[in-house]
Amino acid sequence: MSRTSLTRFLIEEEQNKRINADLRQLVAVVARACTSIAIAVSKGALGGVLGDAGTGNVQGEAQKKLDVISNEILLEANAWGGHLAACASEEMDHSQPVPSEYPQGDFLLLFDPLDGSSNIDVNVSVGTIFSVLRAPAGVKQPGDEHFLQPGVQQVAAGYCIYGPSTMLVLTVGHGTHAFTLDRETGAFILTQRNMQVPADTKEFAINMSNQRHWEAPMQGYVADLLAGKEGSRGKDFNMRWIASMVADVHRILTRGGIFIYPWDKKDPGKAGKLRLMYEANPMALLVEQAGGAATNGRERILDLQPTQLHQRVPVFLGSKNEVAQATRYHTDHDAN
Ligand code: P6P
Repeated sequence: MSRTSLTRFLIEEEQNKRINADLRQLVAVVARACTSIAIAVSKGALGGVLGDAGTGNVQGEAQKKLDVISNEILLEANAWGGHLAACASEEMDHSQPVPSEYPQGDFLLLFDPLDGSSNIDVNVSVGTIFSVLRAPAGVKQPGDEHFLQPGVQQVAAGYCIYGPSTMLVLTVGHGTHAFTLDRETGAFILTQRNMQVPADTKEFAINMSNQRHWEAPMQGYVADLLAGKEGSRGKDFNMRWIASMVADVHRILTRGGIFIYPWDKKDPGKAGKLRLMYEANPMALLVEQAGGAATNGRERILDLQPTQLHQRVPVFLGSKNEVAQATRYHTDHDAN
């Protein structure tokens, strides 16, 4: 059976007029950068890349050496190709236009270069998350404000998960597809076309240690999950929490489930832990393109109008009927 590489898949998408040549090149460049990151990550202790970089990011988080390395790999790979106007990253305070000595393209790229990096030192799967928006026409050197577009305006989104195998999961707006890295040839090979998230699930993913800090509808929803067969849900549930969003979302895209990182009152001024622009939005698009759903507990994530580049948002995503159920607990609570 002939294998479809990412290259061939992207050319076919261009031939079917679903993407143009620049977007095809952008996705190919990001995929190649992820291959370089996969090599760096897989070296582990042998590569001198574990541990803290000794610096902090705009989120106030200590940066791992691999956070900084991954960020540099993505910036360098995308600087000179002429397909991009600017980049924004979890690891950079502000967006960065492509260097003026290179041609400026029509797209904006946002990424979390290495999500879940606190797991690196304990050898748990981590990943790169990316989102692509259109650059505003006629704007030289776009700034942060030009990135503030709702998630529905993404033209592509994906992640690369560095696990037992390295996989790229991608949507260009026509389904969600999975590619597995063939380390011998360096090519990503299509291994699952049109991933589908089961509409119902018996598996939830949440950090239960925050339970006492959740708002009332969240407390009620999870209490009913834990009550199992004897409770109002009438079925038992299982729990998984890898604390690496890419790994938790990949499991959900593969076999269903609901992933929740809700608002909590530990830091009431923070809307949630996860970032809208380069975590929630790309994952929401991938999940919706696979027949799932994604809300902030009240509204569809992809409809949210961003106000800040690094803004945070509560995230409920996965099996559409379970996301609807969890969202209903919140909207019914608000209505009473
Ligand atoms: P907690 C990783 O730091 C991350 O941003 C996501 O990948 C993950 O889902 C979440 O935070 C884990 O958060 O509070 O359980 O450590």
